[in-house]
Amino acid sequence: MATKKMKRRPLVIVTRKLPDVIETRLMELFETRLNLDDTAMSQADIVKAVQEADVLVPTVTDRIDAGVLSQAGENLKLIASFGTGVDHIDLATARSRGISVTNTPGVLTEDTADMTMALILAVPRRVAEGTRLVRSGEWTGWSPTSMLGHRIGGKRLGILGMGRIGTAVAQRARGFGVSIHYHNRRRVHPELEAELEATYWESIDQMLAHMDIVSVNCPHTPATFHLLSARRLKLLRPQAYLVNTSRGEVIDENALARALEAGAIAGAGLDVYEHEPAINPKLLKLDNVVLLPHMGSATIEGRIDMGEKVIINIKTFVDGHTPPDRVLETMF
Ligand code: 8YV
Repeated sequence: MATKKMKRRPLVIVTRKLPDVIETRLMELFETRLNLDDTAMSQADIVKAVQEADVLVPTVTDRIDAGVLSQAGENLKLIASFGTGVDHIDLATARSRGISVTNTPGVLTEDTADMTMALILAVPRRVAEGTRLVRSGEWTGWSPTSMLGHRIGGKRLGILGMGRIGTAVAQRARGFGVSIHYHNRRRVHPELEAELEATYWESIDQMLAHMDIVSVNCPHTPATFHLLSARRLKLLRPQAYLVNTSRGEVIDENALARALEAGAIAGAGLDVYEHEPAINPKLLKLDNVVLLPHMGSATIEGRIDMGEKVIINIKTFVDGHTPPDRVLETMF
């Protein structure tokens, strides 16, 4: 849907600190209000922002819910989110109020897949535990039976969500001699399946029960909330590892913490949490869990690419055209 070209320089409000080059370009192109000290905005600050802005540039840390959107000013026509996931934005309410939403897909695929692979390697090979041991000063030297983990090659990796990131994870994992299995709403193209020598499982339950490593790579939507429920986590084998670089809400985190504590699964690598930035205290106590601070896409190059996408989306929109990364509810 093309929009009318805006006559004046639009007011763009950015909720968090972005890379310098991106902020400078935004200032050159638009009437831009930046958040230089990077303090996360309160809900009241966000409401103030949507009342004034023509364009809001939020991130995953801002909750743009129906309550916020119902107070948006007449001028707010675009939410150009800095990030790929859009689960922090109430898309239905935005649509009903004539507000377009864009995101930044594609540019963080490879970085997030790299971090997923890092966790897939780190947990079975006990990388974080090894670092802790050395730093503790308690390492007494090499021994044939110390710090034994599990081999990666020859294992079965089950990918939940075979979109861009899931596919990039599969391509990397193949280089480590891992066999690829996946569950997705739709089966992927036969050519891609053949290239990855991937096995499609229509049933998540059945796939979970047969995997050595499970990687969560689907977005968080109402349909994927607690997709890995307490019941499904029980299907995992005791030697299985679970990795999540997508969204914490896809896993019932309490149930996962209980399973790890009880030794019902072998370990987990988590970059995202159900109630970020809060972390379940049980997880903090466990040695077989690698915990990262939502840094899957955190590269300087990636952040600049994301910012450039935001700028293209805003510029296209204010020039009266459909922005390239327009998000529609029907995509999820
Ligand atoms: C981003 C992410 O850092 O893009 C996403 O969906 O989860 C992250 O990798 C974050 O969203 C930036 O807003």
